[in-house]
Amino acid sequence: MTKDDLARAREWLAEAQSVTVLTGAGVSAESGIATFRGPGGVWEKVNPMELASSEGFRRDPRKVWAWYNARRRQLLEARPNPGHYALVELEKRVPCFGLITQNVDRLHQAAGSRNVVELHGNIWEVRCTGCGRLEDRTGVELPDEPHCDHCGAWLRPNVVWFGEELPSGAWRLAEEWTRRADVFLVVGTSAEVWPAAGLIYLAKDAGAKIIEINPEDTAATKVVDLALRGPSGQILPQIVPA
Ligand code: BJW
Ligand code: ZN
Repeated sequence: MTKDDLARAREWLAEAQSVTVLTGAGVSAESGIATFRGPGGVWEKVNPMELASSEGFRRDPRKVWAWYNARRRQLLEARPNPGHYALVELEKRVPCFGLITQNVDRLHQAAGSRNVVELHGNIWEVRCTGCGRLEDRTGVELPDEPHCDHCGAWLRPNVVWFGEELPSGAWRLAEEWTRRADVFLVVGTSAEVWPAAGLIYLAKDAGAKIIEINPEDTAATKVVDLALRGPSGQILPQIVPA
């Protein structure tokens, strides 16, 4: 990556009428939140199908809740990093802006991003597996075995696990924002999880310029127009137009 690459990214963003951003776990890495894949990633130590699937939850809900409660506690201490804040600034400078995130941590909203769509739900809401009630339990310490006050069934985190459909409203909005983008930023995602990764190819087909920000190559690198290699907390603040 050269100084020219950063200047080019800044210029594309300054000229764009519509910018859409897709973020993944890497954008929160500098806030101390582990990514899923790669060295030090969560899936190195635990099997994704045990912790992030409805089959795994049915088999051992206590184990799944122990993991989510630990992550909720860790997030209480976590703060947005310069990458999150740079995206807040970008939103203020671009006429039409949308931020699509796969993250469940709500750190984009904590930083001040407004036009955010959550593809994989969020970790703060809980949903009843019996009566379907949705409740916001932001910042609340949950019991080890959370159950519904109304029907007594197990509660689950309101996130999207493997094999589950994405929330239809969120997905529709994500597709719309992707199709309208002049510039599509792909930040801190391995681009291995579908259908989220498919948005990158949709943006490409719709004619957007695609910029990837990631320390590593990803499954989508071959289709991007510009790859900026480095941590998003360092790169993003350098490409937001003045
Ligand atoms: C940095 C950095 C720094 C480090 N700065 N960067 C089509 C093809 C193949 C498979 C499928 C397909 N369609 C569906 C599937 C199956 C499946 C899937 O994609 N599997 C693949 C893994 C093979 N998809 C699904 O099941 C989805 N549902 C679905 O398709 O429904 C329709 C359907 C239903 C029934 C039958 C068939 C179809 C649902 C996917 C749900 C994903 N859920 C999780 C857990 C969420 C809850 C939680 O957090 O607890 O979502 S899994 C996990 O992966 C999480 C993430 O949002 C998601 C994406 O990961 P992400 O964000 O990309 O993170 P990493 O760790 O992969 O990458 C981090 C990156 O950061 C790396 O590149 C680093 O280099 C970088 N990085 N430091 C910037 N400082
Ligand atoms: Zn209930």
